[in-house]
Amino acid sequence: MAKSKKKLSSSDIAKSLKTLPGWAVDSDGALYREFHFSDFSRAFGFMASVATIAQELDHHPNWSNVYNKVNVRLNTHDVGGLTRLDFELANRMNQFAEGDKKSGAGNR
Ligand code: H2B
Repeated sequence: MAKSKKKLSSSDIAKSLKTLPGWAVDSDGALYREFHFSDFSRAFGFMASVATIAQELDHHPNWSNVYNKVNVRLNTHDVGGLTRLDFELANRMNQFAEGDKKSGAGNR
């Protein structure tokens, strides 16, 4: 199995979370965050950008969108837990959301 698909220990997860603003681990052990944008266009633009990265990484988010909000849940179903790939995708999502904020969208 590729190294990036190694299931992370709870101490690895706690360490990685410290450098990942806005994200938490839910009771099922998945990484989650709710992104807020100024409107639907911004939210959907974010999802389109992330979709390209998800394809490149071959790692795909569970997510839903209602108007200006995008709820994201990440885990690695192949190993039944969290791996480096989940943290990589989460970091990339933060970068996109941050970039969008600079161009006018709000994000909390
Ligand atoms: N995405 C996520 N989030 N978890 C996975 O375990 C996963 C994936 N596995 N995308 C990939 C696709 C796998 O099913 C394919 C065959 O590479």
